[in-house]
Amino acid sequence: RDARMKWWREARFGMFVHWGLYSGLAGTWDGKPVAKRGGMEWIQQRVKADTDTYARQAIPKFKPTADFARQWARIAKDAGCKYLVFTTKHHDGFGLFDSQAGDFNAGHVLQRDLVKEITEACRAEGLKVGFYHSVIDWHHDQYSYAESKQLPHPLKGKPYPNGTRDHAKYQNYLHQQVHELLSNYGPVDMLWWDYSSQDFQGDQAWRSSELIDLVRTKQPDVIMNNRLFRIREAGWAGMGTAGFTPHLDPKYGDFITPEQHIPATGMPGIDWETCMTLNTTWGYSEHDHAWKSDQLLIRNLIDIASKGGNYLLNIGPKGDGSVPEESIRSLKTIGDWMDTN
Ligand code: FUL
Repeated sequence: RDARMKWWREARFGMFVHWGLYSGLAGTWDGKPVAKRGGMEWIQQRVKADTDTYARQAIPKFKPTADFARQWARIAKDAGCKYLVFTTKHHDGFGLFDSQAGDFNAGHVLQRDLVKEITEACRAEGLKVGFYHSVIDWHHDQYSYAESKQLPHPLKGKPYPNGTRDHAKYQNYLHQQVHELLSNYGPVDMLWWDYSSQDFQGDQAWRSSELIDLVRTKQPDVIMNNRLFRIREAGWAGMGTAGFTPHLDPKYGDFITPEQHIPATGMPGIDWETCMTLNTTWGYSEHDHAWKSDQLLIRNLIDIASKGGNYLLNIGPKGDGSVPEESIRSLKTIGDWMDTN
């Protein structure tokens, strides 16, 4: 484990990218702003749209330029990031890759494999590559956590396609797609799973231990966060932390992921990575202007590094893959500061 964690422990700073169908919607639904703050990668959930309605509005607005990936990789490199983690599939279920398991993905919809484009662009800049992959899926019609209290699902209350949902079919789909991600893009450096809430017991919900075995068998050097398992199983996943003493059982992952905050006293003996937005949303929103100051970002970077963690700072590119000007400017300032320090 120490061997495979080495590059990550030295890296200190990475770039997170949330990008998918929601990016083109930009926090707007039916011509109206959905919210000024908060995760607009959740827009489908916020407006309670089923997949067909969502896809009909979002697909025409998701138009990646030819060289968006090279721009991301260059921005990350210039900012001083050593790795880039991006959404191969977010909760809306739309894959940026080309999959044989289904047709709700860029391969089928755009005739492009965006995971390949992004991975190659990162490699060209010498960046390590992490695949964010959502185990939650609002698209798959056999996904049975649709009725969960904690995570209302756009399919909630809708008639089940085949009389009754068969969650095993969703699990097979999930496993097949992970198999593809581990087979078609060369060596992967990291898998960033997302996520198991208290309602989703990992092995039961996703066959999580089997997924971990699949990764370890196919690519033993891949490092993983522990979000395939809920807090009770895996230790601390980064969400819902009040009164909880952080711990990490290595059986369930290599590092933990405090979200949008920096642990006050660090976490001795545990590898951790704080992920954070530049404004308040992960996926692009044209309504969110609450950008963090450059001073705060640099202070966070120092604070995290001095406590032994990593900083995974997020950009939310627009539907064409371009990065908001405010983000480019902040990252450039961080890069300049890194060069002189
Ligand atoms: C969360 C997700 O639900 C958010 O949309 C985002 O991806 C964040 C990093 O993880 O739990």
